[in-house]
Amino acid sequence: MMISFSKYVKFVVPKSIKKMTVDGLTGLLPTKNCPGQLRSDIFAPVNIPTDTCDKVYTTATIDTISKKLATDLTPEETKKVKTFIVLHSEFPDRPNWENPVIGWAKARGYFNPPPREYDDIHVEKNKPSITITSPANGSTASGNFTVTVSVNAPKGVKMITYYIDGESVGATTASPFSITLNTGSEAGEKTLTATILDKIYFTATTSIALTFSPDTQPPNETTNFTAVTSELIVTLSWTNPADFDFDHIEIYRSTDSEFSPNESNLITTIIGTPNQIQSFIDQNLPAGTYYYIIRTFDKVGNFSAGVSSFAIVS
Ligand SMILES: [Ca+2]
Repeated sequence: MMISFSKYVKFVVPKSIKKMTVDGLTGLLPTKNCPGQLRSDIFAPVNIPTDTCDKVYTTATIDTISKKLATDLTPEETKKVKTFIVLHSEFPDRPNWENPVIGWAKARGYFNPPPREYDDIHVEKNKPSITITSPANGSTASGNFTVTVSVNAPKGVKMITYYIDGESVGATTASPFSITLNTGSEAGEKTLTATILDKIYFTATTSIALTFSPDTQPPNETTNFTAVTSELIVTLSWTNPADFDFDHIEIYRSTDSEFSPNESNLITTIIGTPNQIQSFIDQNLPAGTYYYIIRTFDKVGNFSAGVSSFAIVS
C-alpha cells in the first residue's frame, strides 16, 4: 500500500499571516526615529503591530556641552539631535510590572531617557562682550597700527577674529588678544570689526569706523649686517627688522665705496620674515674690495635707505 505524504509537505501560508519589516528591538512599525536594525517577521492577525517605534524611541535636541535640553540661547554649533529610548511595561503605573521591565532595559543598555533639565550653561550671565579700545572710533590709521580690545568672557575666550570691511584679516587666541594690522596701499573709509568666540561657542561682535591712509613708512633697517671673507667667498649675514609688514631685502654690490644702490648693482632679492637671521653667499669674485648695501622692503614697496658693509677678497 502506497501512502503519499506529498499533500502534507506543501504548506500554504494563510492569507491572514502577514510578513512585515519591523524595528529589531521593539518589534514595532519602523519610522525614521528607529535607530536600531530592522528585521523581517511574520505575524498572525492578532499580533500585527499597530504602534510605531516612536512609542519607544524619542528624539530631543541636546546641548552637547551641558548634555541638557537645548534652549533658544544654545548655539547651533553645540546643538545635536539625539535619539533616546523609553521602554515601559504594559502597566507603567504598577511597580510590579514596570520595575522588571526597566531593570531588563537598563541591563541591556536600552534605558536611555532624554534629560529633563534645560541647558544651564548657555545663559544670559555667561554671554561674552567685546569692545575695541584702540584705535579710537572715527580715527585715521596709516601704515602699521595695533588694535587692542577689552573682553569680558565668563567662560573663556576661544578666539578673537578681526575683519576689515567684512574680510578676515587675522585672529588671535592669546591674551591680551591685540593684533597689528597694516593699511597697505588702501585709502578711504573702512569698518574694523572684532568678533569673540568663547569656549562655549557664544559670540559677540563690535565695530568701529576708521579712515585708512596708505602706508608710506619703510621698514626699519636690518641689524648685524656683516660681510665675512673666506678664500674667494664672501658670506653676508643680517637680522631682519621686527616690522610687521616687512617683506624682503635687496643687496647691492660695487667696487666703488660711494656707489648708489640701483638695478644695475642689485645682486640678490631675498624674502624673509620679521626678526629672521638670514645669509647669502657671494662667490666667484676676482680679488678686490667689495662694498655692499642692504635695503629692507615692506609689502607695498616702501624701502629703507640701507646699511653698508665691505669685504676684501685676496
Ligand atoms: Ca610700511
